[in-house]
Formats: sequence, structure tokens, C-alpha cells
Amino acid sequence: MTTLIVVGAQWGDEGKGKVVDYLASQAQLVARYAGGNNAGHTLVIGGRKLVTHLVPSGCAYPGTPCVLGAGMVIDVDVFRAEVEELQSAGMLHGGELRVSRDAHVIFPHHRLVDGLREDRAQAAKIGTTRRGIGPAYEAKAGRRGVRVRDLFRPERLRARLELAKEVVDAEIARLGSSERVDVAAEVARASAWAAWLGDKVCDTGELVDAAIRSGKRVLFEGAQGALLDLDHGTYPFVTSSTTLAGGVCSGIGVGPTAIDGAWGISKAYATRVGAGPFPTKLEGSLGDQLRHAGDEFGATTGRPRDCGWLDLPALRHAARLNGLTGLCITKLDVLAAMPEVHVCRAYADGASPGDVDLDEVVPILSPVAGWGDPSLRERISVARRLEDLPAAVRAYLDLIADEVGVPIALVSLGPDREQTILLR
Ligand code: 2SA
Ligand code: MG
Repeated sequence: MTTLIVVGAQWGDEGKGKVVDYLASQAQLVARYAGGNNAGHTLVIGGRKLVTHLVPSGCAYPGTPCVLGAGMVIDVDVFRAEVEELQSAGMLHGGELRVSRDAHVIFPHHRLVDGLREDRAQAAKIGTTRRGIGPAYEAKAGRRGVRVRDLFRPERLRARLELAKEVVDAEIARLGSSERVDVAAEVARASAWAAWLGDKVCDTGELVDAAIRSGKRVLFEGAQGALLDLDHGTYPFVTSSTTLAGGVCSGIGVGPTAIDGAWGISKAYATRVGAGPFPTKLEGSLGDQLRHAGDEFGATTGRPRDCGWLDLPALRHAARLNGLTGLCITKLDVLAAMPEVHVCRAYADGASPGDVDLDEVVPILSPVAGWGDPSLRERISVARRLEDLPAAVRAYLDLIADEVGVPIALVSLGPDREQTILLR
């Protein structure tokens, strides 16, 4: 397989960073195509934990180009700080980074509006990461956004920002703040950004297309998860971009015939951060136990994530939306720390996530036999072949593959690269 998409099949935080880092050893280019620094992708390399927000999770392999595609929104200050941190850890010294000329830029006024809306909203709170993602995509769709290429043309940039200011100042005032867009300050900031970005900026669609045509192995890294997709997720409790495999084509600038496969990542359980429906959410001490066992806190914001049992109807829906050809199941070791394990195989009355809003479904939970044994966690985390896994764990993986109708491609048994079994 030369081109493979890796996407989140739940609500984000499924372990995309780890899986992409693992698969990137075989890739010759890694590209992100959507989202921005709302993402938090955790990599553990040689016991050292690194969290990336904008840089693709292929960054640990010197010489492998890492692309930030046109569908992304980029906060250049955050990007720069992240690159400098990765460089101090010995990475990204070989000119690997390539940034699309057409990606949109997040400005301080986008962050301001995002934060003010979250502060003011009561019932309508989305629980965003406050990183300015929604307002930046809003500007893009409203045709008043600033693209990376505009940073290099100060006169054009000033005109774009004047256009944005008309709309944004009114919105800031409506939200009760006396701040206003300072065009001169933003132009000055942008010129420093342009100087730093320099020759990282190019036509990344062309670059990726050329890599695919020459037979290179290309990995596309999604951000967030299927149920946070702007079109197909639990709207309005979604992010403002596409999180699905289909977004690769528009977000990179390649055609659908260039894609060979799509793997979806799912935890062995479920989590969600931010507002919105979560049918299998656990309240009380079991939920707390799962959060602590799995260290379920936002990798960007530090917010505690809600935790619950694996929701197979939702996963089936995600498989359909993404055309998944493989499933990657992560955090099996964490699930083993629970005193009991349940799974949702169906919703009451046969409801399906395609027909019914997820806040209206009632999950039917069934216990999973053979779990709840304290020795399982250790046995899982040292397994290196499928045969080494306890029978109950293999039965759980078979159940997932059968119910979702997609084969298991990879299982992750802990945060380290070595704690991985590749099956396809
Ligand atoms: P936004 O900021 O506009 O994209 O927020 C809209 C919704 O999307 C959710 N969202 C996420 N959900 C899970 N993980 C994300 N990344 C971080 C992480 C989150 C963090 O890796 O942990 O640190 O809090 C992510 N990014 C966006 C968000 O919760 C809203 O529901
Ligand atoms: Mg994350």
C-alpha cells in the first residue's frame, strides 16, 4: 500500500500520534490535511513524551518530509515554538517541514473571539480548545481569511486584514469586549512570521502528488475524530473542519484515485472532551477510574476527558463515513485496569447514528467476559504477538472486527513504539 490515511474513528484522542509515529518508519512523506493546534498528538520515543499540535507525527524520522496541507489553519507562533522544541530534542534539522501556501493563518483576533464566545455562552457552549480554530475557518469560508501566501505580500495582507476587521470588530463588540483588531500590529507580526516561515512554504499539493506518482509511501494524518466532523459529526458539537478520510483530497490537493486505504483508530473504550452527546459515558467512580488509568486529560488544554465504554454502533458509523480498510485498537492495557468491562453493541430500538441524534439514543450495554482480572494489564503490555494476548482480549478484538465489519490492522498495548502489534 503506498498511500494510507490514518484517522480518528471516535471523538479524537484515539492515539493517532502514536500510530502515525509507528507507521512513519515505513513512510517517505507524512502529511496533515485539516485542523490546527486544537489537535494534541502524543508521541513517546525512547521513554520521552512529546506532544505535537501542528507538526505531523512523522517528525521523529530525519529526512522524511512533513507536510502541513492547505486544509489546515496555522497559528505561526505556536508552530514556531513547537518546531523549536522538537529541534531541541534533536528533530527537524534537515529541512523536513513543508507548509502549504494556501493554508489559513490564525491571528490573535481569532483566539480572542473563540475565547469570548466560550466565556459568554451558557447553553450553547461547545467546549472548544479556544485556539481560534472556529473563527479562522469561519473567515476562510467567508472569504475574508488570510492565507500563508498573503504573509509575504504586506499590501495585500493589510487589505485582507482591513476586510476582516470590519466583521471581527463588530463581533468583538457584540461579545462585550472593548478590544479591536490592530491591523498595523498584525501586519508587523505577520512580517516576522513570513521571515521565519521562509522557504518552508511551497505548493504542498504538487509535492505530495509528485511523491505519490513516483511510488513513495505517503501517510496522511487526520486530526480529531469522525464524530467531530463538521459535516457528519454531532453538529453543532463538532470542530470546524473535516476530520474524515475524504478530507484528504480537498485538504491536500490530490484526487481520490491517489488513495489506497484508510485506517481508523479507536481506543478499546471511548472518551470525549468538550460538550455534546456521548451515549456510553460513565458517570461516577468508574468513569474516574478509567480517566486516571488512561491518563485522559486534554493534550492541548489539560481538560479532563469524559470516559465510557466502547460504542460499536458509533464505530460502525465512523467506519462507513471513512470507508475504513483497517482498524487500529489502542489502549487495551488501560481497559485491563478496570474491575469490569462493558461494551455497547446496539442502541435501544435499533437506532443508528445515521438516523437519530446521539443525544436521543439509549445504549444497550453488555458485560465482556474474561476482563476485570488485575493480571491482564501486565500480560497485555508485554505482549508482542497476537498469540501472546490473553484469550479474553483476543475475543474482544474479534468482537470489534465482527461488529464493525473491518479487520484489525494494528493493536497498541501501551504508549511506547515497541508496545504495538502490526497485523496487516
Ligand atoms: P475546536 O477548538 O473549535 O476544534 O473545538 C470544537 C470541538 O472539537 C473538540 N476538539 C477535540 N476533541 C478531542 N481532542 C482534541 N485535541 C486536544 C487533545 C484537546 C484538548 O488532543 O486532547 O487538549 O482539550 C480536540 N480538539 C478539538 C473540542 O473539544 C470541541 O468539542
Ligand atoms: Mg489528542
